[in-house]
Amino acid sequence: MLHKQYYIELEKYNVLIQKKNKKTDFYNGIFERWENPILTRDHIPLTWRYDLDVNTNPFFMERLSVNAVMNSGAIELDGKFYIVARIEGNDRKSFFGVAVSDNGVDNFEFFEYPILLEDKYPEETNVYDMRLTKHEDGYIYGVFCSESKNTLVDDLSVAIAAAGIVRTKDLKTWERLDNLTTLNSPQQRNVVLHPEFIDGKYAFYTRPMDDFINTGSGGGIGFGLCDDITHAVIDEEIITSKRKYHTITEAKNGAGAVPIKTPKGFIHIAHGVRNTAAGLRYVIYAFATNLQKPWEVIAEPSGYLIAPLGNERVGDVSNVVFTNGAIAREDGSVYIYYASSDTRMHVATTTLDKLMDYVFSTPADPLRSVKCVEQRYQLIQKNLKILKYEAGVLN
Ligand code: M1P
Repeated sequence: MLHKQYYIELEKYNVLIQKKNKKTDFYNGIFERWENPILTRDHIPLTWRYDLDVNTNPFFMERLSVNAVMNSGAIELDGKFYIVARIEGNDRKSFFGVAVSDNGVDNFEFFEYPILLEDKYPEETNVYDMRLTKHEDGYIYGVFCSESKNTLVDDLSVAIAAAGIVRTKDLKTWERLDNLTTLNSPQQRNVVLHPEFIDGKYAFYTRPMDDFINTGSGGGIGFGLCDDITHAVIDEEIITSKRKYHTITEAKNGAGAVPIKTPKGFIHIAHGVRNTAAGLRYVIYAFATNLQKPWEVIAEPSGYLIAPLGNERVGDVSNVVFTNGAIAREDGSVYIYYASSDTRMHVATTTLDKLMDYVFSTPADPLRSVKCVEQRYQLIQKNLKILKYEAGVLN
């Protein structure tokens, strides 16, 4: 016999995963927000958290609690929406779990087990933020942060971040490959594999960093090529989207979702970080790169695409939105998956046409207040003319 609380908790879980989502009335013409987070710690199956044996768990306590479900890779397979979520236990160690939904906005349900990675690096302590790339070589690759303690420094909070790589064909069996080596950058986080070969080579977006938290001399999102994905080595990184003074990327930026191919260029959805008296402020921004030279930025709208709003502002690490997964479907719809405040997962929906219009027609940041006001003046002048014309005051 099971504990009576099990049935109560199971009923709550079933209600949650069957709950329908709906769009909010938020409007900016660019994307839609949805009322409910798509994944929270309460979406984690009871079998992952409780010991159901009444003899060893007479009070029906959570034995392995989950703190947060956040930064998730995303991919469409056979018409279904798959998320590889970062799940953080109360022990602060993260791991990955696959959840699937028919419509991409609600009813996400986790597979029976989380992903058990091959234990290839004994010093690896934490793993997180997997990006999923459907590569033209036929594999689905997952690139994630593999974190270890920096044993050269006498400080328990100093770690080393590297990019781990796995591959699969079905999201069930995962083959672990060597971690990425970047010869000129001591640390890496937010690494994304480009979906196509470039000059016959595998191409990665990187984030050169001098240490675990600070990018230091790292100038922004990097780009590099490697010959062999099973022992990936990048000997040269060039900078694509640069960090810039007094912008949303001043402190750091990092690649997010796998670039979306459009007729005008690859659209990248990334994150930017700016420091404030209240701490780091993470937002999501977009830019486009050249189809033939995907490292060359050809459009970068001013400011952020998504910033935390309302309840999204508060969580384990407040004032953060972060993306590492988006799905662009053949019907032109686009699903941007993002986490708020390192706590729960949301979806924002748009279309490829709108995203292209946003990226290619939104003015770039002129980088100085006076120029920003000039930009706004031109817009107001144009609009006042239109309004007068509409009112019949102007011909
Ligand atoms: O806490 C916010 C984010 O911080 C890191 O991002 P970045 O490497 O750009 O600083 C990541 O650890 C990410 O997981 C986290 O959401």
